[in-house]
Amino acid sequence: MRIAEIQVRVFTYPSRVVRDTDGHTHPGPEHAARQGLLTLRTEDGADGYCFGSPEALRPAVLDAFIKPVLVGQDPMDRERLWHGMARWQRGSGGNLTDRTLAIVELALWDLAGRALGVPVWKLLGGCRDRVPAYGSTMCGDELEGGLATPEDYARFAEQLKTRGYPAIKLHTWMPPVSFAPSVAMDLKACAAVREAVGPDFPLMLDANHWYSRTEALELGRGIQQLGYYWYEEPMDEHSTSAYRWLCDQLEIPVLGPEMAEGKHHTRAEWIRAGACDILRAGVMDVGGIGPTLKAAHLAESFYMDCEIHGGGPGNLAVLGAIPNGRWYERGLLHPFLDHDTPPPYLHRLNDPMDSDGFIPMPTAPGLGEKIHFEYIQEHLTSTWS
Ligand code: LLH
Ligand code: MG
Repeated sequence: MRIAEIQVRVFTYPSRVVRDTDGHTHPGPEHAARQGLLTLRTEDGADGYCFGSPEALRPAVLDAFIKPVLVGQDPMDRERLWHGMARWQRGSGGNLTDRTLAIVELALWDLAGRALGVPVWKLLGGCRDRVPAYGSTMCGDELEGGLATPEDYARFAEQLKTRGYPAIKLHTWMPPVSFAPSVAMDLKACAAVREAVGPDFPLMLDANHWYSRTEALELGRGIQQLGYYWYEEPMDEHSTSAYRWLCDQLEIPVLGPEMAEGKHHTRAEWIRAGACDILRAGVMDVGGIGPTLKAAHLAESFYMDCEIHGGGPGNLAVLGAIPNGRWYERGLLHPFLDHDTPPPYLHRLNDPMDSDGFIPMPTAPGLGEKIHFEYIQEHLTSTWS
């Protein structure tokens, strides 16, 4: 089996999600959003797919760094191909990102699963056929009836609990929200949500990512008193020492790193430094399923959990193959948005959740996505290969 063709299709679909000036997502007016679909095809017609941003899959990146490594090669040699692509990163002038690496690597896993007739989570070493989800809110906003006040968060948390979520994570207010960042407001929202869901319900906080050490400590002590389960990314993650300082002073588990570059290598350094109590990795942050699995196995060696960042079929597959990731991150959720209807380019949700709050592992081969190819064809704006 040899890879013969690498193709990207770009299409539009209606979306009500917009980004603010700091890149956080919020509800907004309906508009045509762009999405890319990468296809890897072998000379005997086996296919692997992964959705990704058209920018991450632009022709110059594929031509310079991906095609020279993949074309003519056996797609089952994922580890060798991943290292071949990853080595290009240093000399790529920043053009070959971990995100691109991840999208290509996920398509390789999808191809292998489809060709063998096996779901990827089984291929990785099946561990469980369902995983509980936590409801992960969008960042706070200033929309009336949205996530603008502590009471809004409390009301939404009640709705999420009724929907069946067995745990909830708050993203609170971050710039450019006019009153953010504010430790006092974050604590009010956390207290209101605790009051709404009761004392035993698992809650987590992912607050402003640029607090100072002292602000992060004050907020951590506050949510520790409120019985929160983990504390995530209150500071920029480039200072491992600052996280160690925080960890040393808090009893609540500190979780990280989520965004720090450096793949599984950085995760190893955080464990060694004592900068986290629970490890963090996600397929789109560390360059794919392979490095995420390495991080999770590394955490297991130290009797640590590794909580997986973000949803989607790649992260779900990893959770199906490890014992030490407690929850699937389902979201980002907002009272104005519906997360239980698939986007029009999929025939079914990738992460349907039952009334007990579990996401079943897919049974279809590969990553298990039911791609609506006709929709994509009808809404195509460009194609390159
Ligand atoms: O800043 C944001 O918009 C969120 O924190 C986002 O990055 C989200 O993916 C996250 O951190 N989840 O855990
Ligand atoms: Mg996070």
